[in-house]
Amino acid sequence: MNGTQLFITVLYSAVTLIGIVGMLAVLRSTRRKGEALPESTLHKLHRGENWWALMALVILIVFFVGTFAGIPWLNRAQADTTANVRALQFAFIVQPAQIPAGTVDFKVKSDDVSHGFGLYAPDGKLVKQIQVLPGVTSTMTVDLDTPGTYKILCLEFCGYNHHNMVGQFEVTQ
Ligand SMILES: [Cu+2]
Repeated sequence: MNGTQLFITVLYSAVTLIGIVGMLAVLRSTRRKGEALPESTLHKLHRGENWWALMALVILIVFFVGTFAGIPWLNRAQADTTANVRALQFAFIVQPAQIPAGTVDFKVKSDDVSHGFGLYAPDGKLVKQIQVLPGVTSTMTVDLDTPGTYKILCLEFCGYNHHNMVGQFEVTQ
């Protein structure tokens, strides 16, 4: 985890905590004394509210704990190859054009406008896609274990010839 990721994690945790405190404050504000309802009914309603709040909290905690380890940057694989990709109206240029099978780090830059970088396996299935913006290097790490011809299709409309914006590279054994 680098500095930016740590900052985002801490910030996200802080915002979540503020949200929980806010929720509890709302819950507390709804239980003023001296309502017109009989005490026994109020007591029942309060108990019901407490159960719902507890259930919501348990669900959030279960989802948080269950998904935290799955955040990609926590168990990011070490790449075997780095592939540099230039996206431009209307082509993708991949360097190198032959990549040995393994984990590949894609670094994608745009020469002109926003493009969508959609990586397709030799069987035609979409492997992964990222957004490419001018002036920014977009990165994507994927395991490419199956040799063959991979295609890159632009997934964001970028001009009159967008539908022909295709690139390709070979994954070798
Ligand atoms: Cu495009």
